[in-house]
Amino acid sequence: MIRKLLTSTVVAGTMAVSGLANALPVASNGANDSLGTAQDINGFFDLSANPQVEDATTIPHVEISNRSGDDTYDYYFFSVLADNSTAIFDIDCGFQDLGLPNTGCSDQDNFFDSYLDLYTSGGAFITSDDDDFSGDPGSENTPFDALLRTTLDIGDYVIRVGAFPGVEVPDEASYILNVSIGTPGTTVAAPGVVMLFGLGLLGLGVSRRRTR
Ligand SMILES: [Ca+2]
Ligand SMILES: [Ca+2]
Ligand SMILES: [Ca+2]
Ligand SMILES: [Ca+2]
Repeated sequence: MIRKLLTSTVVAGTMAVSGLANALPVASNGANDSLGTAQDINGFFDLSANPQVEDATTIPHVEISNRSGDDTYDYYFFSVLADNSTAIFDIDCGFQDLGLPNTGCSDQDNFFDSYLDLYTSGGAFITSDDDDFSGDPGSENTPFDALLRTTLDIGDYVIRVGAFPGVEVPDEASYILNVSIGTPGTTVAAPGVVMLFGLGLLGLGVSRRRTR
């Protein structure tokens, strides 16, 4: 686990400068059925435009797709690199009727009532969500797609996709999970610039005092 943590941190550390091209979704790998085998999504975050994702071009995000549930949970592992980071876990295209397609979803019958649980990588429960009534793009026509918003400090975490009321993803259910981690406007190496600017002002103040 220590080696995994170090590798993940290095990979995720580059995410703020990764490409802006449209990213392909990460496919659920079929072996992510437990906390110990959680699928590592670090290294796939970017700022590509995505109509299903709020603040997509300012908060690093990754789109995960499972086209065929198999009566297991889906666990995804990720690292947070800054305290007080915005964290959004947004299920899209989980529950929709034929004829009422949501943004970015194929027109299909799919009645997956998703349920999200967030844990530390050590398995301590943090929070969960079942339904959401905000009508976010990708879930406009249903409240049954889970959407979890929180803030997280530096550390390793796992988000689990299941079905209401906290059971496994049913056979052949499909969903998209958009994970966004970061803080708008501070993800592109801004702290160093701010610090230098602050030191510059400090120096200005010192020199002014000397000239008086
Ligand atoms: Ca969405
Ligand atoms: Ca699974
Ligand atoms: Ca949604
Ligand atoms: Ca739900």
